[in-house]
Amino acid sequence: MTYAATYPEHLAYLQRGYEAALATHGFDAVILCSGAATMKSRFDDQAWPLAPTPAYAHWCPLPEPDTFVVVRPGKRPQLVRTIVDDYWETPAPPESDHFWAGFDVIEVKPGLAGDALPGGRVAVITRDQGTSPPGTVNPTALIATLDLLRTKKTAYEIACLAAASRRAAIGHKAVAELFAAGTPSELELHLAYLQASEQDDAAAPYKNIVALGAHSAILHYVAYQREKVSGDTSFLIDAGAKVLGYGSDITRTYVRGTGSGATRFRELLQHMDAVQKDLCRRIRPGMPYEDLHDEAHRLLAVALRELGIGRGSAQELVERGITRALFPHGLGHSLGITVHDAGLKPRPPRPENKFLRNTSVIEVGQVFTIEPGIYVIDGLLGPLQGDDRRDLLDWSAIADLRHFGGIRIEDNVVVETSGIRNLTREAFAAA
Ligand SMILES: [Mn+2]
Repeated sequence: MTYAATYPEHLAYLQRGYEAALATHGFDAVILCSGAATMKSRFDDQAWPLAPTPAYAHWCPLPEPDTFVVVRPGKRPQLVRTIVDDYWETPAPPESDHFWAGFDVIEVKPGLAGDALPGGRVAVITRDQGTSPPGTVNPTALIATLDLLRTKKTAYEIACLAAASRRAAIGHKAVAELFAAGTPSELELHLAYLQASEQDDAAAPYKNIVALGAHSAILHYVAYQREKVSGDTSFLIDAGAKVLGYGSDITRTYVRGTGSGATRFRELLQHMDAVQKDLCRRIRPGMPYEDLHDEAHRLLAVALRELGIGRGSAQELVERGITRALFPHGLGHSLGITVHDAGLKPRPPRPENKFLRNTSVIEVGQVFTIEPGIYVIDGLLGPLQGDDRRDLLDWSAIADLRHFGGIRIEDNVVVETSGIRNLTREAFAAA
């Protein structure tokens, strides 16, 4: 099994990285808390599914509340588990058993975790406010170092992310067929994706974005409608899957129909797919990610001109804000334990790229998304129509496309020495 083969080196990498971080920031030990069960409301007895503290999940794929990883220099890591005597509930078993042998496992009763925890200068990393083991809670500088450590993936993590892409690709293929063959509703597509990718909604890395037609222009659309949609329309699905705490984040867009709007949208979709692949091919270590984001705007502008949607020069379409009204989000973000993982944003982006979440210099071992998009968002296009930029777009083409909403194509890639490994495209090829 891949996980058992690669996990020991992953733990060794973490031990080295943590020992250096503890020395730098002046701590003798660090306690990583999985997190406490969080109640949905004080008037109810239901808890949210546990989303463990990322630093904890980096070491351990056991999503149990009140569990602690204790890291000290020169010692094996401890896994302190709180065992609750409870006949109402039981946590789901872990998906794989490869990790137990990496820890000294200590079982304690509720409230007794403190006795099993280290003394000295202790840092505590927790997602929770309030109660936590004794120590310095969430020291900012240490957290920044630990976030950075997560940006370079080990072979074990890449195996988890590749499996997460494969699981998602099975779901994506199933719903693409459903959309092409019938008239499913958004809710049916959402549920079919979960079933095919064998996930409960609450266990997915994020809420599936499932949008038909104009809804796909709403960037985070999760208001799944029950109405079946017939006739010419588009379908945008942004959905991932989790494996051992690691999530994929994948978007595909499809179109159905032969009318003039559908035909125009299909041409645009083909161009956007070519733009996305072109961006993936350009990735090299040493390149600032923000340059790639800027390149996405140039390539989008060229596509708009070729399709007759944009009317100025490609340079004008970029410099006068046309491409930014059509493609208002960032090209991508770090990926791993959390969907928008921290650590690849050492500085804010330039003001015109304000939603860009990755401003790092690209390095071998980083995993991030490449997700160019184009949308008819009236709130962003309105101002262009109202000023001297109105002649830079063909507004009848925009009117044709409005019914189809938007396009996003998103892959998860690992940076290698001479380019990338595209986890998503290889997963679709295998599915
Ligand atoms: Mn994404």
